[in-house]
Amino acid sequence: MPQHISLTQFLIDEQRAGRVSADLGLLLQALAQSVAAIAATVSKGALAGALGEAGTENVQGEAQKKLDVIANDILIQANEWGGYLGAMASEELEFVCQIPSSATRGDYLLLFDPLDGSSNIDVNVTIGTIFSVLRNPQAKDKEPTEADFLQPGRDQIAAGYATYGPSTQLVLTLGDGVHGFTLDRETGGFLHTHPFMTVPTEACEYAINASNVRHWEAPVQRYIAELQQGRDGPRGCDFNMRWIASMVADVHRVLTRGGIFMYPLDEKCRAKGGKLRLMYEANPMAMLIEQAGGAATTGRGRILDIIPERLHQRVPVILGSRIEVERVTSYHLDLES
Ligand code: AHM
Ligand code: MG
Repeated sequence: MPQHISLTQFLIDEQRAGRVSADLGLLLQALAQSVAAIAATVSKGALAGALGEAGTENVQGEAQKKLDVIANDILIQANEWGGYLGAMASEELEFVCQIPSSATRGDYLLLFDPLDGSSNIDVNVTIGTIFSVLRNPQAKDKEPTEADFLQPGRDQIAAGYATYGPSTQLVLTLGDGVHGFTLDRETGGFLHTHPFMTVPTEACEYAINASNVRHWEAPVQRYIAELQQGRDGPRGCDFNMRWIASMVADVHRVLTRGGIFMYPLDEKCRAKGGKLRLMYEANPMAMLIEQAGGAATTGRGRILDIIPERLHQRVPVILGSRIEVERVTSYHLDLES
């Protein structure tokens, strides 16, 4: 069996190299523990009574699954007392989640989508957790407000996700490359199995919910139509399609073997600005993909440059292999020039 260093050793090495503060190290360790706890519940499924509807709705008006609520509670309970956070924000909560008065506040803000791919929970398909870390601009004696969270994605201190699939993987960036860790279920530790992950620059694979084809804008219809013409079309390659409908799983595949992931603007989601959430999904994934050598855009501009207006803002997302993302972007620019 190959030898891998632990997440703990990785973080201590990063701390010694001056890339991680002690408090950020604590935050990432607590996130890893939360991921291990969520993974344990996910893997028990019906045995833990974790499947099915919670009977409640979140701020987006979406029906919550029991696991959405369980994962949200695990993340809050693991992170609210450590003294390293000013506050938290979750896709599942309407307002900023404050640190209890019995604990002290710290230098970072944590944002998360506790359980991404909720529609896949009950069918036993890979789901995940996505997180983003920002600096807390507020003095420690003050409660951070929503405005303190509205920082562009390029200012993220760290970002990552976990996939609960055949194995549980934790993939993170601290702004110096992308690193993947695999959970050893027997010891409960994460091992550094995937150092410096990179997105191949080109790949003949795409991910999009093709049932929305009639709602897409012209540049997306043109791009996908060209891919579907295969070897005899303008791209000269038989493109393959995959759509898991869990962003974590689709992006993890793109990060591993290249390709493009798209949830573009369409007529169904235009009024909301897009389908995916900027602060909990688009920004952390865009940072990871850029750190791995890929690109991430709305079709009209770099995701990491968006100045957020709202905590629960939605945006179009197009990310993956640089050459493909640049081509889709150029089609959008053609339309608008
Ligand atoms: P969720 O966070 O409520 O699970 O919603 C986000 C998910 C993404 O993981 C995925 O890419 C997308 O929604 C799937 O959408 P669709 O149902 O249109 O395939
Ligand atoms: Mg999600």
